[in-house]
Amino acid sequence: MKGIIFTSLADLVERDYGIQAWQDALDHCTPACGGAFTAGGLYPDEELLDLVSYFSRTLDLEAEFLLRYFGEFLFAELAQSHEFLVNKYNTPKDLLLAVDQEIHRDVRKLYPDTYLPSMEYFDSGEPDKLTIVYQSKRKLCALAEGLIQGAANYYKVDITLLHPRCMHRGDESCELNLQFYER
Ligand code: MNH
Ligand code: ZN
Repeated sequence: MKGIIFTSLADLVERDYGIQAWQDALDHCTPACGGAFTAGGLYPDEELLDLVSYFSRTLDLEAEFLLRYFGEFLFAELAQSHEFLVNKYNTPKDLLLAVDQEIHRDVRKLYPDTYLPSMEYFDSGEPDKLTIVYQSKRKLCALAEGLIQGAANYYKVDITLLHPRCMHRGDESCELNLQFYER
């Protein structure tokens, strides 16, 4: 998992719970790098999942809730550090439709060693609806939900999101049905 994901998690924990909370998590999870994650580095997926499980236990919050909350924050950080990747889209729907074939394609050019999810789209043509089919060996669909919410926040648009099919319930992939509402 790219280091930018870990450095963003550190930013969120330090913002909401203070730097000692992040240090306590590192002391408990003991990542191989000792916590010296660099944005461009590559680290075992398990180390992210260990940190999420640690916070789930210590904060008594479901891991899915934490991943969703982190995804929302992560999008804002990714959009800020990769403004050039997002500034050509005017709506959350346009941006989300571009993630797989444009944004993540450019991410692969920037960071050739990344493993990115696959996303397919089903667009009924109704401007306020979009279905995304997410698939990844990491099964981070809760993070995807948060990133989608973060994209909606970025454009100040409200969304509803249904998740009728899910890899965590035995399905091949996750189906995310989105509806967008102008504020
Ligand atoms: Mn995206 C992982 C970049 C927007 C879904 N994304 C990653 C990683 C990078 C990244 C880097 C880490 C890859 C790795 O660890 O190997 N993503 C971006 C950038 C933007 C972005 C620069 C926009 C700016 N990503 C989005 C949006 C979604 C999304 C919007 C919404 C579905 N990305 C993901 C998911 C992962 C991910 C989910 C976690 C990896 C996985 O699921 O396998
Ligand atoms: Zn799912």
